[in-house]
Amino acid sequence: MVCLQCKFSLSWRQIHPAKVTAMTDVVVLGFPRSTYVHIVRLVLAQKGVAHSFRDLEPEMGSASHLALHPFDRVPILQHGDFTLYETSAIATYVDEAFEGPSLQPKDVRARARMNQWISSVNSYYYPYMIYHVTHERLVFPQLGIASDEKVVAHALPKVQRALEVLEKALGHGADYIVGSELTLADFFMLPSTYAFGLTEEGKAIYPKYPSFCEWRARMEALPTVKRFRASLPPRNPIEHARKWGVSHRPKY
Ligand SMILES: N[C@@H](CCC(=O)N[C@@H](CS)C(=O)NCC(=O)O)C(=O)O
Repeated sequence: MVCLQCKFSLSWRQIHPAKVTAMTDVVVLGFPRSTYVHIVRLVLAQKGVAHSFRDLEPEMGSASHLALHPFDRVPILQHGDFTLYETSAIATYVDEAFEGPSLQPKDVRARARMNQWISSVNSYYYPYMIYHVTHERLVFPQLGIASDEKVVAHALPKVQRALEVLEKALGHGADYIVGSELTLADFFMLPSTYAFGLTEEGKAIYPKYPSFCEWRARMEALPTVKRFRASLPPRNPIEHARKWGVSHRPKY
């Protein structure tokens, strides 16, 4: 088969990788409560791409897990014979490989703004909201491990700063983070802010940020998000988190 644009001989799969296997063989691997797994599953849902979920909880850190993700994390996406890790790579792959509404602005500056938000979630929102506070307040106590107050105290000013920044940005008055269109930035922001909102600290400080609360309500009202929440199992303890105390729990 010859590609009409580049004139090279290519297999049908090389020319139209998604078209061959779309809707039939997309698998997300991870543990059910993972914030980053939720980003990927929400993006897939918004794109209308059916997928199955493989619960890696019993295998976390094992040779079979490390063969899929050499850095011992989740999520991992499998699409046919293609395996990919790192949420930013997965989210843009899903957006570009499948049909459905684009979640990346065409305008170069709006796309840069979206990427600025994605990077900010990875660097400033997830680490303090989830890795520090949510783990200490929800994940460890569910396993009978006491919260470390120093970790929470270190993170809270950073969480407040992050929320101030988001509140100011949402002052543009449009529905979504980058503007009037839903983008990947909204789906990156939602899971971290959702889980932090389950902590006492989140419940106490969220009302100080009204535009952010309106954005959350708008996101939770999306049919995709409602269906996704309804499909999730109960928030059972994350068993493999017992070993975080010796591997990568923050310490101050
Ligand atoms: N840079 C990674 C981060 C993924 C990440 O931190 N995932 C967490 C769950 S939300 C994880 O795998 N934790 C497992 C562990 O720490 O043992 C990405 O973007 O996918």
